[in-house]
Amino acid sequence: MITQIDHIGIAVKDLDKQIKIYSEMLGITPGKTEIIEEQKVAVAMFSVGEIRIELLQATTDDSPVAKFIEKRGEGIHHIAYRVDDIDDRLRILKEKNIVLIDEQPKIGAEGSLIAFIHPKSTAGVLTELCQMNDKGV
Ligand code: CMX
Repeated sequence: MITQIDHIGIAVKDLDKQIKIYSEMLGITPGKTEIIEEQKVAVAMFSVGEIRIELLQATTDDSPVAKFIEKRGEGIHHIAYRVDDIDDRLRILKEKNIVLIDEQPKIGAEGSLIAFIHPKSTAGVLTELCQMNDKGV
């Protein structure tokens, strides 16, 4: 079951610069910047009510975020939905022939389990499923 929107990912060129701008704009400070090796990104999360804003900077030239910025410039990169059972949700989507980028979950920010759905299946919007870790983060 999808329980809520977990976060909205925004691709940025300069994470430190945007952390300052978003901190001032939102009047809150983000959690600690985290590097997610497997996804080739550095991320900073701002909690805005129940939803989070995730600023994403590429850590390598071949990062999906580097490619996205090269093609489209900075901007909204993906929407992530929180699920209670990511394996079950992936199985259902596969049965319905939705194009999955990840058939198996990977490790995302704060130890969450994540999997991406291809934007060509979801009206041009890169979509992430996200299951919180055992600590509820
Ligand atoms: N949102 C919408 N469309 C996107 C997109 C995005 N974020 N990234 C790429 N696309 C589009 C491209 O514009 C292209 O469209 P056209 O065919 O109309 O030109 C199409 O998808 C395919 O693009 P591509 O350049 O051929 O393929 P890429 O090698 O760029 O791969 C994608 C695209 C989505 C498969 C790849 O970015 C991916 O696997 N993403 C999932 C992982 C990820 O994004 N990780 C970073 C975030 C990690 C995190 O938040 O933890």
